[in-house]
Amino acid sequence: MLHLSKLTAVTFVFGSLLVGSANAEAVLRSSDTHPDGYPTVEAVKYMGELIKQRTNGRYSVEVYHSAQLGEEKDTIEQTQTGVIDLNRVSMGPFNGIVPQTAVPSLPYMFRSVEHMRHVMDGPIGDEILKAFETHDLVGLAFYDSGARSFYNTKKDITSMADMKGMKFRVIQSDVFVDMVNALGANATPMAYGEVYSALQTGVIDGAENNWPSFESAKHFEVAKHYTLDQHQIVPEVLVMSKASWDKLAPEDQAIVRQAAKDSVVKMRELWDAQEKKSRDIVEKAGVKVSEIDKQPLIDAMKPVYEKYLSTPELKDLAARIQATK
Ligand code: GTR
Repeated sequence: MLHLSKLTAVTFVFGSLLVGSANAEAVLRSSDTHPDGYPTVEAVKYMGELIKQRTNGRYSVEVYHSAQLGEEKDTIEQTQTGVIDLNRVSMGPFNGIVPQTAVPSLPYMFRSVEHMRHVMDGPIGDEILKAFETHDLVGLAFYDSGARSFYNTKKDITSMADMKGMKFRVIQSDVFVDMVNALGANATPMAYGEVYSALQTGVIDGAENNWPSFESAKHFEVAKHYTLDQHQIVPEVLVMSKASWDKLAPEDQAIVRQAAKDSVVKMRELWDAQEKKSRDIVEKAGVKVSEIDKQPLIDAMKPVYEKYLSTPELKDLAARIQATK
Protein backbone atom coordinates (compact mmCIF):
# COMPACT_ATOMS: atom_id res chain seq x y z
CA MET A 1 0.00 0.00 0.00
CA LEU A 2 1.31 3.45 -0.82
CA HIS A 3 0.79 5.52 2.27
CA LEU A 4 -0.50 8.95 1.50
CA SER A 5 -0.03 11.97 3.64
CA LYS A 6 -1.16 15.56 3.19
CA LEU A 7 -4.42 14.37 1.71
CA THR A 8 -7.71 15.65 2.93
CA ALA A 9 -9.92 13.39 4.98
CA VAL A 10 -12.41 13.35 2.14
CA THR A 11 -9.98 12.01 -0.43
CA PHE A 12 -8.75 9.50 2.11
CA VAL A 13 -12.24 8.24 2.84
CA PHE A 14 -12.99 7.79 -0.82
CA GLY A 15 -9.73 5.91 -1.38
CA SER A 16 -8.43 8.53 -3.76
CA LEU A 17 -6.21 7.49 -6.62
CA LEU A 18 -4.11 10.59 -6.16
CA VAL A 19 -0.92 8.58 -5.91
CA GLY A 20 1.62 10.16 -8.19
CA SER A 21 -0.53 13.17 -8.97
CA ALA A 22 1.15 16.55 -8.93
CA ASN A 23 0.00 17.69 -5.49
CA ALA A 24 0.05 14.59 -3.34
CA GLU A 25 3.06 13.39 -1.45
CA ALA A 26 3.19 9.62 -1.25
CA VAL A 27 5.36 7.94 1.35
CA LEU A 28 6.83 4.57 0.42
CA ARG A 29 7.20 2.37 3.50
CA SER A 30 10.44 0.42 3.61
CA SER A 31 11.36 -2.42 5.95
CA ASP A 32 14.75 -3.37 7.39
CA THR A 33 15.65 -5.75 10.20
CA HIS A 34 18.74 -3.73 11.15
CA PRO A 35 18.90 -0.82 13.58
CA ASP A 36 19.01 2.83 12.62
CA GLY A 37 22.47 3.81 11.40
CA TYR A 38 23.26 0.39 9.88
CA PRO A 39 24.61 0.76 6.31
CA THR A 40 21.53 -0.79 4.65
CA VAL A 41 19.16 1.49 6.59
CA GLU A 42 21.21 4.57 5.74
CA ALA A 43 21.47 3.58 2.07
CA VAL A 44 17.69 3.27 1.71
CA LYS A 45 17.23 6.63 3.46
CA TYR A 46 19.70 8.11 0.97
CA MET A 47 17.75 6.55 -1.90
CA GLY A 48 14.61 8.17 -0.45
CA GLU A 49 16.27 11.60 -0.50
CA LEU A 50 17.18 11.10 -4.16
CA ILE A 51 13.62 10.06 -4.97
CA LYS A 52 12.22 13.08 -3.13
CA GLN A 53 14.51 15.48 -5.01
CA ARG A 54 13.95 13.88 -8.39
CA THR A 55 10.14 13.74 -8.07
CA ASN A 56 9.98 17.27 -6.65
CA GLY A 57 8.66 15.93 -3.38
CA ARG A 58 5.88 13.82 -4.83
CA TYR A 59 7.42 10.65 -3.36
CA SER A 60 9.50 9.99 -0.30
CA VAL A 61 10.64 6.92 1.63
CA GLU A 62 10.23 6.13 5.30
CA VAL A 63 12.52 3.40 6.59
CA TYR A 64 11.05 1.25 9.38
CA HIS A 65 14.27 -0.14 10.81
CA SER A 66 14.85 -2.61 13.68
CA ALA A 67 12.25 -5.08 12.34
CA GLN A 68 9.41 -2.69 13.25
CA LEU A 69 7.36 -4.19 10.41
CA GLY A 70 8.28 -7.78 11.33
CA GLU A 71 10.93 -10.42 10.77
CA GLU A 72 12.28 -10.89 7.25
CA LYS A 73 10.20 -13.89 6.18
CA ASP A 74 6.94 -12.18 7.16
CA THR A 75 7.90 -8.85 5.66
CA ILE A 76 8.64 -10.55 2.33
CA GLU A 77 5.08 -11.88 2.25
CA GLN A 78 3.75 -8.45 3.14
CA THR A 79 5.80 -6.94 0.34
CA GLN A 80 4.42 -9.48 -2.12
CA THR A 81 0.89 -8.51 -1.16
CA GLY A 82 1.61 -4.77 -1.25
CA VAL A 83 1.25 -4.05 2.48
CA ILE A 84 4.92 -2.99 2.53
CA ASP A 85 6.24 -1.00 -0.46
CA LEU A 86 9.99 -1.54 -0.19
CA ASN A 87 12.06 -4.15 1.58
CA ARG A 88 15.77 -4.55 2.13
CA VAL A 89 16.46 -8.19 2.93
CA SER A 90 19.27 -10.72 2.68
CA MET A 91 19.02 -12.91 -0.41
CA GLY A 92 18.85 -15.91 1.95
CA PRO A 93 15.13 -15.77 2.82
CA PHE A 94 14.35 -15.51 -0.91
CA ASN A 95 16.04 -18.83 -1.71
CA GLY A 96 12.80 -20.81 -1.49
CA ILE A 97 10.84 -18.21 -3.48
CA VAL A 98 13.15 -17.13 -6.31
CA PRO A 99 15.33 -20.17 -7.25
CA GLN A 100 17.96 -17.97 -8.95
CA THR A 101 18.80 -16.39 -5.57
CA ALA A 102 20.01 -19.75 -4.28
CA VAL A 103 22.98 -19.62 -6.65
CA PRO A 104 24.75 -16.51 -5.23
CA SER A 105 23.82 -17.79 -1.76
CA LEU A 106 25.75 -21.05 -2.20
CA PRO A 107 28.78 -21.29 0.09
CA TYR A 108 32.05 -20.27 -1.55
CA MET A 109 30.29 -19.30 -4.80
CA PHE A 110 32.15 -15.97 -4.81
CA ARG A 111 35.94 -15.84 -4.53
CA SER A 112 35.88 -12.43 -2.86
CA VAL A 113 33.71 -9.38 -2.22
CA GLU A 114 35.25 -7.85 -5.39
CA HIS A 115 34.11 -10.87 -7.40
CA MET A 116 30.58 -10.56 -5.94
CA ARG A 117 30.48 -6.85 -6.85
CA HIS A 118 31.56 -7.53 -10.44
CA VAL A 119 28.90 -10.19 -10.86
CA MET A 120 26.02 -8.35 -9.21
CA ASP A 121 26.82 -5.05 -10.97
CA GLY A 122 26.73 -6.69 -14.39
CA PRO A 123 24.23 -8.55 -16.60
CA ILE A 124 24.02 -11.53 -14.22
CA GLY A 125 22.88 -9.20 -11.43
CA ASP A 126 20.24 -7.68 -13.73
CA GLU A 127 19.04 -11.14 -14.69
CA ILE A 128 18.60 -12.11 -11.03
CA LEU A 129 16.79 -8.82 -10.25
CA LYS A 130 14.43 -9.55 -13.13
CA ALA A 131 13.67 -13.01 -11.71
CA PHE A 132 11.81 -11.39 -8.78
CA GLU A 133 9.09 -10.11 -11.12
CA THR A 134 7.27 -13.41 -11.44
CA HIS A 135 6.97 -13.44 -7.64
CA ASP A 136 5.06 -10.15 -7.21
CA LEU A 137 8.25 -8.23 -6.52
CA VAL A 138 10.51 -5.86 -8.44
CA GLY A 139 14.23 -6.31 -7.77
CA LEU A 140 15.87 -2.88 -7.56
CA ALA A 141 19.45 -3.28 -6.36
CA PHE A 142 21.96 -5.42 -4.52
CA TYR A 143 23.84 -4.20 -1.47
CA ASP A 144 26.95 -5.60 0.19
CA SER A 145 26.90 -7.92 3.15
CA GLY A 146 30.58 -8.84 3.42
CA ALA A 147 31.30 -12.46 4.25
CA ARG A 148 29.40 -14.59 6.75
CA SER A 149 31.35 -16.70 9.25
CA PHE A 150 30.44 -18.93 12.19
CA TYR A 151 30.54 -17.82 15.82
CA ASN A 152 29.63 -19.65 18.99
CA THR A 153 29.39 -19.55 22.77
CA LYS A 154 31.45 -22.71 23.43
CA LYS A 155 34.95 -22.92 21.96
CA ASP A 156 37.43 -21.82 19.33
CA ILE A 157 36.67 -23.66 16.09
CA THR A 158 39.83 -24.21 14.05
CA SER A 159 38.81 -27.20 11.93
CA MET A 160 35.63 -28.58 10.40
CA ALA A 161 35.76 -31.49 12.87
CA ASP A 162 35.32 -28.99 15.74
CA MET A 163 31.85 -28.16 14.43
CA LYS A 164 30.55 -31.71 14.68
CA GLY A 165 27.21 -31.91 16.47
CA MET A 166 27.09 -28.20 17.33
CA LYS A 167 23.79 -26.37 16.89
CA PHE A 168 23.94 -23.29 14.68
CA ARG A 169 21.12 -20.89 13.95
CA VAL A 170 20.71 -20.08 10.27
CA ILE A 171 18.54 -17.84 8.11
CA GLN A 172 15.21 -19.45 7.18
CA SER A 173 16.50 -20.93 3.93
CA ASP A 174 17.11 -24.55 2.95
CA VAL A 175 20.45 -23.60 1.37
CA PHE A 176 21.66 -22.44 4.77
CA VAL A 177 20.22 -25.49 6.54
CA ASP A 178 21.86 -27.90 4.10
CA MET A 179 25.16 -26.05 4.32
CA VAL A 180 25.36 -26.43 8.12
CA ASN A 181 24.25 -30.06 8.03
CA ALA A 182 26.85 -30.84 5.32
CA LEU A 183 29.51 -29.52 7.71
CA GLY A 184 28.51 -32.14 10.30
CA ALA A 185 26.74 -29.61 12.53
CA ASN A 186 23.01 -29.15 13.21
CA ALA A 187 21.10 -26.27 11.67
CA THR A 188 18.30 -24.43 13.46
CA PRO A 189 16.51 -22.00 11.14
CA MET A 190 15.22 -19.07 13.19
CA ALA A 191 14.19 -15.42 12.80
CA TYR A 192 17.04 -12.96 13.34
CA GLY A 193 15.34 -11.26 16.30
CA GLU A 194 15.28 -14.49 18.30
CA VAL A 195 18.98 -15.31 18.00
CA TYR A 196 20.32 -13.27 20.93
CA SER A 197 18.18 -14.98 23.55
CA ALA A 198 18.63 -18.40 21.89
CA LEU A 199 22.40 -17.97 22.27
CA GLN A 200 22.04 -16.73 25.81
CA THR A 201 19.79 -19.57 26.96
CA GLY A 202 21.77 -22.27 25.15
CA VAL A 203 18.96 -23.23 22.73
CA ILE A 204 21.70 -22.90 20.07
CA ASP A 205 25.49 -23.01 20.37
CA GLY A 206 26.15 -20.47 17.68
CA ALA A 207 25.11 -18.67 14.55
CA GLU A 208 26.82 -17.15 11.51
CA ASN A 209 27.01 -13.64 10.17
CA ASN A 210 29.18 -10.77 8.98
CA TRP A 211 30.98 -8.36 11.35
CA PRO A 212 28.38 -5.54 11.34
CA SER A 213 25.46 -7.89 12.10
CA PHE A 214 27.44 -9.83 14.73
CA GLU A 215 28.20 -6.53 16.41
CA SER A 216 24.95 -4.53 15.98
CA ALA A 217 22.71 -7.44 17.05
CA LYS A 218 24.96 -7.74 20.13
CA HIS A 219 25.50 -11.46 19.57
CA PHE A 220 29.17 -10.88 20.45
CA GLU A 221 28.15 -10.22 24.05
CA VAL A 222 27.24 -13.90 24.41
CA ALA A 223 29.21 -15.64 21.61
CA LYS A 224 32.91 -15.02 22.16
CA HIS A 225 34.41 -17.33 19.50
CA TYR A 226 34.38 -16.20 15.85
CA THR A 227 35.87 -18.39 13.12
CA LEU A 228 37.02 -16.70 9.94
CA ASP A 229 35.69 -19.35 7.55
CA GLN A 230 33.90 -16.78 5.33
CA HIS A 231 31.56 -19.42 3.96
CA GLN A 232 29.11 -17.12 2.17
CA ILE A 233 29.22 -13.76 0.48
CA VAL A 234 25.46 -13.34 0.17
CA PRO A 235 24.36 -10.01 -1.24
CA GLU A 236 21.52 -8.05 0.29
CA VAL A 237 18.66 -7.18 -2.05
CA LEU A 238 16.31 -4.23 -2.20
CA VAL A 239 12.91 -5.12 -3.61
CA MET A 240 9.70 -3.24 -4.23
CA SER A 241 6.21 -4.63 -4.10
CA LYS A 242 4.95 -5.19 -7.66
CA ALA A 243 1.58 -3.85 -6.51
CA SER A 244 3.19 -0.57 -5.36
CA TRP A 245 5.41 -0.43 -8.45
CA ASP A 246 2.42 -0.73 -10.78
CA LYS A 247 0.90 2.38 -9.21
CA LEU A 248 3.90 4.49 -10.28
CA ALA A 249 4.00 6.35 -13.58
CA PRO A 250 6.73 5.00 -15.91
CA GLU A 251 8.91 8.10 -15.34
CA ASP A 252 8.63 7.64 -11.57
CA GLN A 253 9.51 3.95 -11.92
CA ALA A 254 12.66 5.03 -13.76
CA ILE A 255 13.48 7.50 -10.96
CA VAL A 256 13.05 4.81 -8.28
CA ARG A 257 15.18 2.32 -10.21
CA GLN A 258 17.97 4.84 -10.78
CA ALA A 259 17.91 6.10 -7.17
CA ALA A 260 18.24 2.50 -5.95
CA LYS A 261 21.25 1.94 -8.22
CA ASP A 262 22.78 5.25 -7.09
CA SER A 263 22.40 4.25 -3.44
CA VAL A 264 24.66 1.22 -3.98
CA VAL A 265 27.76 3.43 -4.19
CA LYS A 266 26.84 5.13 -0.93
CA MET A 267 26.07 1.78 0.69
CA ARG A 268 29.47 0.36 -0.15
CA GLU A 269 31.31 3.33 1.34
CA LEU A 270 29.30 2.97 4.55
CA TRP A 271 29.75 -0.80 4.50
CA ASP A 272 33.52 -0.81 4.17
CA ALA A 273 33.85 1.61 7.09
CA GLN A 274 31.33 -0.29 9.24
CA GLU A 275 33.04 -3.66 8.75
CA LYS A 276 36.27 -2.32 10.21
CA LYS A 277 34.49 -0.50 13.02
CA SER A 278 32.42 -3.55 13.99
CA ARG A 279 35.35 -5.94 13.96
CA ASP A 280 37.24 -3.54 16.17
CA ILE A 281 34.36 -3.26 18.66
CA VAL A 282 33.94 -7.02 19.03
CA GLU A 283 37.66 -7.74 19.32
CA LYS A 284 38.00 -5.06 21.98
CA ALA A 285 35.10 -6.72 23.79
CA GLY A 286 37.12 -9.94 24.00
CA VAL A 287 35.94 -11.97 21.01
CA LYS A 288 38.58 -14.47 19.95
CA VAL A 289 38.98 -14.73 16.16
CA SER A 290 40.21 -18.11 14.83
CA GLU A 291 41.57 -18.98 11.40
CA ILE A 292 40.48 -22.21 9.71
CA ASP A 293 41.56 -24.21 6.67
CA LYS A 294 38.67 -23.56 4.26
CA GLN A 295 39.38 -26.40 1.81
CA PRO A 296 37.57 -29.18 3.77
CA LEU A 297 34.55 -26.89 4.08
CA ILE A 298 34.60 -26.15 0.34
CA ASP A 299 34.84 -29.88 -0.43
CA ALA A 300 31.91 -30.64 1.90
CA MET A 301 29.65 -28.39 -0.18
CA LYS A 302 29.55 -30.71 -3.20
CA PRO A 303 26.14 -32.27 -2.35
CA VAL A 304 24.72 -28.83 -1.58
CA TYR A 305 25.77 -27.58 -5.04
CA GLU A 306 24.27 -30.69 -6.65
CA LYS A 307 20.96 -30.15 -4.88
CA TYR A 308 20.53 -26.46 -5.74
CA LEU A 309 22.00 -26.46 -9.24
CA SER A 310 19.15 -28.73 -10.20
CA THR A 311 18.36 -27.47 -13.72
CA PRO A 312 20.56 -26.69 -16.75
CA GLU A 313 19.65 -22.97 -16.31
CA LEU A 314 20.81 -22.85 -12.69
CA LYS A 315 24.00 -24.79 -13.54
CA ASP A 316 24.67 -22.32 -16.32
CA LEU A 317 24.08 -19.37 -13.98
CA ALA A 318 26.61 -20.81 -11.51
CA ALA A 319 29.13 -21.40 -14.30
CA ARG A 320 28.75 -17.83 -15.55
CA ILE A 321 29.22 -16.46 -12.02
CA GLN A 322 32.37 -18.53 -11.57
CA ALA A 323 33.70 -17.46 -14.99
CA THR A 324 33.27 -13.76 -14.14
CA LYS A 325 36.59 -12.11 -13.34
C1 GTR B 1 22.30 -10.12 8.03
C2 GTR B 1 21.41 -9.54 6.96
C3 GTR B 1 19.99 -9.45 7.46
C4 GTR B 1 19.51 -10.77 8.04
C5 GTR B 1 20.53 -11.37 8.98
C6 GTR B 1 20.17 -12.77 9.44
O1 GTR B 1 23.61 -10.22 7.55
O2 GTR B 1 21.83 -8.25 6.64
O3 GTR B 1 19.18 -9.00 6.43
O4 GTR B 1 19.21 -11.66 7.01
O5 GTR B 1 21.81 -11.40 8.39
O6 GTR B 1 21.08 -13.56 9.64
O7 GTR B 1 18.98 -13.06 9.62
